[in-house]
Amino acid sequence: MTTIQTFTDSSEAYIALGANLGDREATLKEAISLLDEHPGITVLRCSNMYETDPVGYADQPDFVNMAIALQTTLTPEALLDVMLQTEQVLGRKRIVKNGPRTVDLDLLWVEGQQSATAHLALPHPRMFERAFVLVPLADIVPTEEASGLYRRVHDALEQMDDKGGVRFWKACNWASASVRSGS
Ligand code: PH2
Ligand code: MG
Ligand code: MG
Repeated sequence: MTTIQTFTDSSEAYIALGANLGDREATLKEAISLLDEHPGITVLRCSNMYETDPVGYADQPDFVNMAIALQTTLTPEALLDVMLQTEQVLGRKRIVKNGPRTVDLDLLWVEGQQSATAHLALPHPRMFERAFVLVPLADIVPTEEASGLYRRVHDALEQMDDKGGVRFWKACNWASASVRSGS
């Protein structure tokens, strides 16, 4: 019998979220709730929401982008599977590469984890090049983050020539996990 490892000790992870079809705010909040409802995932922090010009394939609606920090007992591969399932539940269809989507969830960073498989690259190989990822991320990475992520995010933002196209849209009022659980 082959056993596939699914659970690890708990680690912190960061996810980038984007949406540019339908009710973008409602879909992003629903994605956060679905992730938080998973027994192996607790959402810790949400960034503000930013409205962003589409990067790459330009002929599509503006995105709303944000980032979340979570605590998880899942392996990175298992977490990625949950993220892909969540995209499906929320009606994502992959029609045009980099094209419009109801929701896109990208795993950016998992504490202590590096990976370079075809299925999963950690840290996310393009995360430090994209203002629509870094600006939200800078809202939620604490200064004291042990692996130096805070410095890397802020250095990358400072060195970025063009931070345009990312506009504060609204604060994320998704209720925190502690409020939701009533404790
Ligand atoms: N995602 C892409 C391609 N382009 N542009 C913006 N502004 N926001 C995104 O989330 C985004 C994009 C591929 O995933
Ligand atoms: Mg993406
Ligand atoms: Mg994606």
